[in-house]
Parts: sequence; C-alpha cells; structure tokens
Amino acid sequence: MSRVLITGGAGFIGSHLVHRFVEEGAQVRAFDNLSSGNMENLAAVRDRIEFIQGDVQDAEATAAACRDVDYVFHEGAIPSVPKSVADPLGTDSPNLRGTLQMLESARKAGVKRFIFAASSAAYGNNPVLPKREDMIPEPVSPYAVQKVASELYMGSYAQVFGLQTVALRYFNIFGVRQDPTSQYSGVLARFISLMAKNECPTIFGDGETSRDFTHVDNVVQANLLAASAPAHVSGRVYNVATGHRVTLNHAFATIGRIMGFEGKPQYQPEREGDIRHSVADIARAQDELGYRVTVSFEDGLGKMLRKG
Ligand code: UD2
Repeated sequence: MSRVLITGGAGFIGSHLVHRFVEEGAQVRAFDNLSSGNMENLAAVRDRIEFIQGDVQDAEATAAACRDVDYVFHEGAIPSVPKSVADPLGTDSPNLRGTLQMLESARKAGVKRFIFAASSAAYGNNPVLPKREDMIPEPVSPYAVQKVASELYMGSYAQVFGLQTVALRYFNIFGVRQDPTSQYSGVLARFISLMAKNECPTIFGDGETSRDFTHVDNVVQANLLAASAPAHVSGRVYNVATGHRVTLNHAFATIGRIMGFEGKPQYQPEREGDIRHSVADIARAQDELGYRVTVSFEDGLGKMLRKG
C-alpha cells in the first residue's frame, strides 16, 4: 500500500487528491498551514487520514511530513496571480522557497517520487496555440516566475540528486470545494455562486476570451498517472487540461442553462494583464503518462452543480 503526502491537502485541489487516495486505500497524510485551506474540505475523510498543520517553509515540519512517505504531491501554495503582484516577496517564500524546502525534505526522507502542481502561467502571453511543453517559458507575473522556478528546481533535484520528479502544469481547474468568495476566484466558481444568489455575474471583456477549463477529476487522474508512470518521466513537465477552449460567453450560457438563470452578464472592461486565449496541447501527457480526459467541460459543470 502506498504512503502519500499531500501538501495543501485542505485546499481545493489537494483535498480532491486526499479523498481519492483514501478511496484507493492509500495511507494518507495531509499537510496544510490552513492559510487558505479549510478543514471542512477534509471533514468527510478526517478520521481516515493523518493531518499535520504546518508550513511548507518549515524545515522541521516538512521533515516530519515526509517521514515514511512514498509519494509527495505538492499542491500547497498561494495560488493567486494578483496576490503575487501585490506582494512578490511575501508570495515567493511559500511558492518557491516552500517548493525547495519540500524537495529537500523529500530527498532526505528517501521519497520515491515528487509530483508538483505547476501552472499554465508558465506560458505567459505567448500567443501561439495550443501551448506545448517544449515552448520556452515566458512567465509574466511573480506567481508565474515562482511556478517556473519551482519546475527548474524539480529538474535540478531529478538530475543532481536522483529524486524522481514530475511537474504538472494545471490549466484553469474547476470543481466542488473551489472557493468562490474572492474576486480572483476561478471564474466558473464565481459565476455559479452569483447565479445561485440570482445575482448577475460580470464578464471582463467581450466574453470571447477563452480558457481550457479542466474539471478537477482530470487533475486527480493525472496525478495518479504521474506517480505510477515509468521512471523516464522523471524531470519532465506535462500540461494537464482538456485540449479544448471554451469562451466566457459559452461558459456563462451553459451554466445559466443548467441552473435556470435567466439574467444577462454585466460586461466590464478587460481585466489588466489577462491573456486572451489559453488552450493546451495534451499530447505529451497522453503519450507519456497515458492521460485521458475523463470529465468534459459540460459533465464537469454538471458534477460541480450536483456537488459531486
Ligand atoms: C488562471 C489561474 C491562475 C494562473 C493563470 C495563468 C484560476 C482560478 N486561476 O487565471 O492561477 O494559473 O491562469 O494564466 O484558475 N473573469 C470574468 N469574470 C469574473 C472572473 C473572471 O470575466 O468574475 C474572466 C477573467 O477576466 C479571465 C477569465 O475569466 O479573462 C478567467 O479568469 P480566472 O481568474 O478564472 O483565471 P485566469 O485564467 O485569469
């Protein structure tokens, strides 16, 4: 039986990994400083996991977290582009230094493989579509720099120390337990929570902006595959997405139809720094990890609205 550590385990994506590994019968340890994570996300499995409240920058806490663990899934971070712009130094510590600390603790503990939540932010404003992993990274925000630099540390630890590492670049992930409360929350969670209160969501721009919206179940599957794939995936980077893009207008209409919301969106000027289109090439993940999109955009929305 595998022993797994999930950092950011009380957060949105981390808690999905925790739930899935509990179902798989793994021995699960969740690690979170509860700065943005929430124990409610783990309520259903709390008595079946070990939980450590700690910070990814803390050498002692991370050493304890990595003890007797086979696989580390490092999701813990401050997952916000605007926060990184407002506070580059304050976000660098958890997002980059935290990754380095986790790698160091994992290496010392003899972890088999280290899987990291990287980001499509690595592609920045490069207009070429779809985004392929062999494109040169063009990070723009401090957040993107922190994620790309973390990937580079992953590659370094794979080559220099022989720690097996895999970086998964997530594209616009959505699903239940995603926090809809901030103006910087994922747009779909935001639309759903506003429509549920019969309030009109805002679309920034003309609504033809598009994203590769990816249901979190696909992310969970990608992580399982990244852990079990042959050793030659070590040191590599993979897009985790659907390979299709959906416009904000289409997303609004689809959610409205499912929820029976009849209002119109409010259009406001484009948000500064937004990229226009984003869609991934997922061939590398398909070929090397055996990744398949198991939940489409529409099915994912249905699941999210049924709270499944
Ligand atoms: C995503 C990631 C971010 C980073 C970035 C890399 C999420 C939540 N964020 O940011 O972490 O990886 O990609 O490029 O996945 N919008 C509206 N109305 C709203 C809220 C947003 O129209 O109420 C628009 C927003 O202006 C943007 C699009 O929806 O054009 C997507 O916004 P987002 O914040 O969900 O995600 P994104 O792609 O900016």
